[in-house]
Amino acid sequence: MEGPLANDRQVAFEALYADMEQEHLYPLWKALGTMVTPVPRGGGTGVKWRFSDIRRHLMRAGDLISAEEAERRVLILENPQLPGSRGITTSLYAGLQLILPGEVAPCHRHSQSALRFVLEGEGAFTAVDGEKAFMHEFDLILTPGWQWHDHANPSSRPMIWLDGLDVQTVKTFDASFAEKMGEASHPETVPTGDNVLRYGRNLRPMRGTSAERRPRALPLFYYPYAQWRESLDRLARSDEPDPHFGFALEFTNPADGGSIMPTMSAHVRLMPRGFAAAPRRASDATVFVVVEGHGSARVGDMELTLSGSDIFVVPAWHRLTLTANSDLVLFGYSDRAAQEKLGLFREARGD
Ligand code: GTQ
Repeated sequence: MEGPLANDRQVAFEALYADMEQEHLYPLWKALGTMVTPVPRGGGTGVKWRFSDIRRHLMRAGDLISAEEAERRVLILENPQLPGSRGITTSLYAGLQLILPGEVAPCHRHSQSALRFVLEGEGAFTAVDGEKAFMHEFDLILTPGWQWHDHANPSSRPMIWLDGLDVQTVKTFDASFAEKMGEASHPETVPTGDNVLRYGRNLRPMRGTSAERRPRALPLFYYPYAQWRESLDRLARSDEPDPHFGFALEFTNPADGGSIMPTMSAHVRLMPRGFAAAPRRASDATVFVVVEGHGSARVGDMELTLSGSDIFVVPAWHRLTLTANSDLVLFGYSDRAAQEKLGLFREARGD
């Protein structure tokens, strides 16, 4: 339209919008394109953090604030394309937590589910509902939603791990609940390793007996490095690699064979030296830790070089192409578990 008519129409639109705004109404025709996008668009680009850079800041924080005073002494890895969100993806959180020798991070529980992937140190523990799991490098420890947890470091070295939580997922539903136990540590009510021997060996306590100790839906919380690394290693010696993943194993919940927790999935993969993975993209933005080796990741248009303990994020629907310059071992977690339940998950293999 042209001339005075178009102008009149424009004036009428502006008047309508101004009046509508008073009544909290907004025209969909101005918003639809950004609300219902043809493909995922909200997650920014690939980003990488070097462990040594984060560690430097974490140790400075360690001089200034105790774990007890902070409740959790953590540096949040905030995606620079999601400023203020405190998220590393639109649905997930990542942080690096430090506990110094002798410190305790006091007992609390919350509706958010958490995973811990150990990056440095040995001999600190997370206690889940009063059962300790002692940490070694690259162990995976879970604190599922609403289970009590405290962390402590009786060792003589700093202990650092990656926290992965579904904070932004829970926020979407405005379903956050949290409470403090009121004491630094949960009483030790269960011997160390109990969850693994009852639920982690293709066994479970006979139903209806008093030996059914942990929450039925989420009984296992300790997945030691020594076990998953051996599985990957032997797989790599006996199998052909998947063209997109190399050799990959997902951590599972023995209660139902599904994802480790309702909202988050986690896996490890090994790509042998010289392996060039075929490209793949998926609707679950994924946070990766380089456990061992070096290589490169092409994330959309961005090229990231990878080496030990780097942490990087691949936003939803960005094409990921990994290349291994030496045997490359990665840990990754994402919201795939939640997306599959909601019927949202998609992937595309190849270009
Ligand atoms: O260790 O319980 O990084 O509650 C953020 C929130 C860690 C924890 C985080 C938490 C924790």
